[in-house]
Amino acid sequence: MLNLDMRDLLSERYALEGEDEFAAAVIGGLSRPQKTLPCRYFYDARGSELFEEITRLPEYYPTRTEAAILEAHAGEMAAGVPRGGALVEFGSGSSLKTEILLRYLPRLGCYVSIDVSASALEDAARRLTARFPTLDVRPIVGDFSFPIVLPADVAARPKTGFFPGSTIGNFTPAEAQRLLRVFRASLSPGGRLIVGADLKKDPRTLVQAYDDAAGVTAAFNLNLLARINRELGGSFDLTAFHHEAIYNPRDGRIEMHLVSTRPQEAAVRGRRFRFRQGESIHTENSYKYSIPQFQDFARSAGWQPQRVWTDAAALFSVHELASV
Ligand code: SAH
Ligand code: AVI
Repeated sequence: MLNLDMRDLLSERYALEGEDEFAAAVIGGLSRPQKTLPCRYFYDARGSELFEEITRLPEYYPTRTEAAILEAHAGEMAAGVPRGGALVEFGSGSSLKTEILLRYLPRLGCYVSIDVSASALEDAARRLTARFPTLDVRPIVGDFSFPIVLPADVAARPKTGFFPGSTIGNFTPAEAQRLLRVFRASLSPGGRLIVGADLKKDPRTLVQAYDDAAGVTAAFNLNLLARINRELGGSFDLTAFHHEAIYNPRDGRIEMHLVSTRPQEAAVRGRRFRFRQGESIHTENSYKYSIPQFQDFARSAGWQPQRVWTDAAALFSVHELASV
């Protein structure tokens, strides 16, 4: 539950899905021949905590690699943010990487953090306000895949988008292209976007990053079924599904699945779904791009690629895009 102060802070709420949309998405996904569940539902309070644990795992290289790229180049990235401008972050989560940029932005007009996870926004806003007492933090609970109507005083400022974490990889190329167009509209006129994209690499490294030895990613994946049980009165037996991460070379993506270990049935809101032994629910894609592939892709969504920063081992890339 949000406390009163945070209710004031979280004054803007857009396109936030309720229980009925969650139920419709789950029932729709489980009714397909290849059962699916949308990955944005991973992030309830427990899911956000588990994601934070993932970011600290030795196998999960993206977070520490991207943070190191930001540490090395934050000054250059921040130089393009005009005095009094707004920094708008899509899927801000804990906003830990944002802090690296904020240290170089003492004259920022405001920081808008957008996330579906109210708990993550709340914790991050509290921490940022303590660490940067003069910063105007504007958390928005909402789904960034819908156009965000920014408060008028924010909309009037020059805007820089920040989309780290390779969250863009969790969308199919067609969805990601649409998303980049939506961001361009939200950041217009003349917006700029700093976006992180995980790079293609050997499949072994990729699979280990999504199937860690400590089982945290497995717990993150299974938490989706726990959430369905809790919020939609589902009857999933969590001990009868196991986590699987595979690299799909044709589509250049990691896929996460929950695989049924035996023939079984589960109910959601009175609808029964049958599972064969070995049948999976596809819960997440995480696309990996090459740098030219990502730049072409950005161009096709109306963005002009500017600088790109990467690490010495070419594990991860951070792109600067300008609106054309
Ligand atoms: N930017 C952070 C967090 C990445 S995890 C980082 O780089 O570490 C992805 C974040 O995006 C989560 O906090 C999740 O709650 C949020 N998210 C996922 N899908 C979303 C959507 N459709 N709309 C808004 N937030 C979303
Ligand atoms: C948020 N997103 C970019 C993460 C990823 O790497 O695709 C989510 C994640 N799923 C499993 N581990 C991390």
